[in-house]
Amino acid sequence: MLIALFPKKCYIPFRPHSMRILKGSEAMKFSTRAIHAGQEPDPTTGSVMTPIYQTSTYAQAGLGENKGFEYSRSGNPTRAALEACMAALEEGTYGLAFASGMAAETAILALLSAGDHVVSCDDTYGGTYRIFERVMRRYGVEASYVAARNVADYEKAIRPNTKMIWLETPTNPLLGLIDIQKVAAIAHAKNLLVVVDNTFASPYFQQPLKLGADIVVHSTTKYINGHSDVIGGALVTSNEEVYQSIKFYQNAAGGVPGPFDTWLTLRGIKTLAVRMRQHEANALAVAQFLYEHPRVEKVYYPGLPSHPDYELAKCQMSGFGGMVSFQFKGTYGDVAQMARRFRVFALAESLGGVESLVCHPASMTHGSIPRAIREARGLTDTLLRLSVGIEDIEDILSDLEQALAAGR
Ligand code: P1T
Repeated sequence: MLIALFPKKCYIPFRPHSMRILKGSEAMKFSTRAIHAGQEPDPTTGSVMTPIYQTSTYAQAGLGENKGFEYSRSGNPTRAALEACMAALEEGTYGLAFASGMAAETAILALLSAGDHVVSCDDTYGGTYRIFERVMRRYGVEASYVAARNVADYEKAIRPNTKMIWLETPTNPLLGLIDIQKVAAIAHAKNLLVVVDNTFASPYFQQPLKLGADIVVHSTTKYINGHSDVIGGALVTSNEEVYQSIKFYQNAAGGVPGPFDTWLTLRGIKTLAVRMRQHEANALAVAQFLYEHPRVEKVYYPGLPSHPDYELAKCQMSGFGGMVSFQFKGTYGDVAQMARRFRVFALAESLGGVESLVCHPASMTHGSIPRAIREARGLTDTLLRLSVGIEDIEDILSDLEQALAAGR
């Protein structure tokens, strides 16, 4: 009933193409899949790299005679390669790519109808909160929020009209973890869909479908692409009904990425494994440095034994990721001064690129959350979020050292 809006007949199938490509890669290891899944030498030229099929439409031999593609909103070969690659990395059956992470989220939320309810964790990207509160609410879909880590609270928040549980783990920006397996068990006992935003971990460190999630969503703008030159989104599911509904919506609403952006993303994915390893090594060194620093009140990094979810991180994830947040011991004025002092880190929104970024969530990524709600969640004016890049760690640490002297 959840997906009655999207009749199967209207779905334009591309599965034969992407499934064929996916098949051979199933047994391969992660790094190999990142480079090859969904990508074969071009059948006409032998081009090793998937071409940028920069076309809006496809010539048809006769009525009803096409080669699997009719119009690029419905499907495009470069995009099909990215979708198959994403599915292979998340170990799901179906991938779908979108013009942004928010477009992918919107496509998932379009599974819902007026009168439905979503339970969401309370620490999510500000734009996720914004789409729940300022878009979905107007369409009659209500969200309620529970403290990210408290598994029992998800069960308590379920109402008769709840259809979906929305998780982001690790959370943005406080790096809290949610036990996906436990929440999925609660959700499935009540026939609810579980969505996991896996942007922070990337499939290299966490594969939510294997832990019971029904849909995994990414802002591919971040680690997946990894070079801060694309806005994109993707989702993966193994649930055929869900796939068909969202595929229908993708074509109907049209929030698709262009061929060049999908190609750049495919190119970025090839180095995902090596990038993630270096992001993690640098982030761990940064977290340890901040932990010891006299001007740091608190460090949020799941790879520190002092993190409340350290044990969960060790079993749910295969690495701790490249994001570190911290509370600065000083005034807002000191933080404002610090923001101008960074030399290696750029003061910028976004994350997951090869270069280090520093963000002030209260005024940047989470500025759309009303101040009272934001502060109650711990997003104070002295909280800073670091996307630790893969530059030389000595340069990263000395930049932090000089920036932390702000206000002295
Ligand atoms: O920016 P876009 O590609 O639309 O992705 C949205 C999004 C979804 N999920 C998570 C966890 C995110 O972090 C984001 C985007 N986040 C930022 C821009 C940021 O700096 O946190």
